[in-house]
Amino acid sequence: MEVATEERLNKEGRRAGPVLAKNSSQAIISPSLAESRELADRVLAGDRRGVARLISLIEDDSPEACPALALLYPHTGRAHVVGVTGAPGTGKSTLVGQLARESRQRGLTVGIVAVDPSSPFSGGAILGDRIRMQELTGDPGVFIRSMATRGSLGGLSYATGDAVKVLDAFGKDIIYVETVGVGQDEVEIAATAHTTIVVEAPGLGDDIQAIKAGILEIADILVVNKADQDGAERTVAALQLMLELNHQPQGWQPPIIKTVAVEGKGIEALSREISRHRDYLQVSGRASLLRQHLAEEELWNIIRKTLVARIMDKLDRAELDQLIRDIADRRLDPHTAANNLIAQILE
Ligand SMILES: Nc1nc2c(ncn2[C@@H]2O[C@H](COP(=O)(O)OP(=O)(O)OP(=O)(O)O)[C@@H](O)[C@H]2O)c(=O)[nH]1
Ligand SMILES: [Mg+2]
Repeated sequence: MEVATEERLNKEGRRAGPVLAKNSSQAIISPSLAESRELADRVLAGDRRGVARLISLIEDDSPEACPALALLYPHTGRAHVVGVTGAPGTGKSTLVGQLARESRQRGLTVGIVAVDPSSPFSGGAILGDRIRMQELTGDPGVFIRSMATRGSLGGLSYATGDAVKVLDAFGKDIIYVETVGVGQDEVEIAATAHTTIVVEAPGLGDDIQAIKAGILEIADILVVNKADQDGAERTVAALQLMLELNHQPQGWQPPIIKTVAVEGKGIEALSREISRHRDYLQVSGRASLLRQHLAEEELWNIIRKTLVARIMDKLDRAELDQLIRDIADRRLDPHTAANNLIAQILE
């Protein structure tokens, strides 16, 4: 049955479905534990190539990734993770580039993870202009990585979360994670980040209806970027109104910051708000609650992933196809089918 899963993976590629099955079920009996240990040691010793290699293994759902991550885990939990999300083209990469520069000026080391970037990282445009990009890539205090995770079974937060942990163990003080806010992804990024920044731009969200209500649940800081363009004030006013309608009498009040990322305007203020939010998390005791919340989310993610992987391992394709036909033709209901499969695994 294992063979059937392998075949399917080979035929349909890693985006087809039970991608992460390989990882979870084989990691335990991986013969390459020595390689995992060596990789973890390289990351802890500050070896950039080791970091790049491990993140690639995470992306590929390789069996060596899990044991290496397990070894690194005690060395994680120090970095401040800042999620930057928003609609395509709002200026997230430019902002992250500027924030990274600002962090470096304050003596912090920086990790950047861009998830499913629509523009390639090497293209220059990804972090605003080419010169600033080179300034960052040539700096040993900065580690930049783009990742493709869409379609993987565990969703966005799973692989991204692991890449963030690698950079955390690597010793980066602050890690920026850029994701395009489409549907579920922005919610998922909030499950990885300590501080979530939602980026809007004029024109995209002038209308209060056009600004998704969901962003208020995840936004610790709202940014209206491209404040040099017409309509910025309208966007600010629309966000303000939404905040007022959803006013929480206690706790953190998400500020709205106007920026012109291409000119570096508003970056200092934004940076200050990130620090202020970090302090708030510490002082209010929310940091430890957040840690527990993120740990629980992650645990369930892994359980879900592992269970699905184990079910996939047990099934062969013909059996699965028959089951699906039975459900489609109304010979069997999907609840009973799923419960039977789960019962077999948990026996
Ligand atoms: N006028 C103006 N343009 C900006 C500003 N910030 C970014 N841009 C431009 O907007 C375009 C998109 O910027 P990016 O930083 O790539 O935006 P993004 O949100 O990362 O885009 P995706 O990753 O493709 O979703 C680029 O041409 C930037 O130069 C700004 O403050 N004002
Ligand atoms: Mg971008």
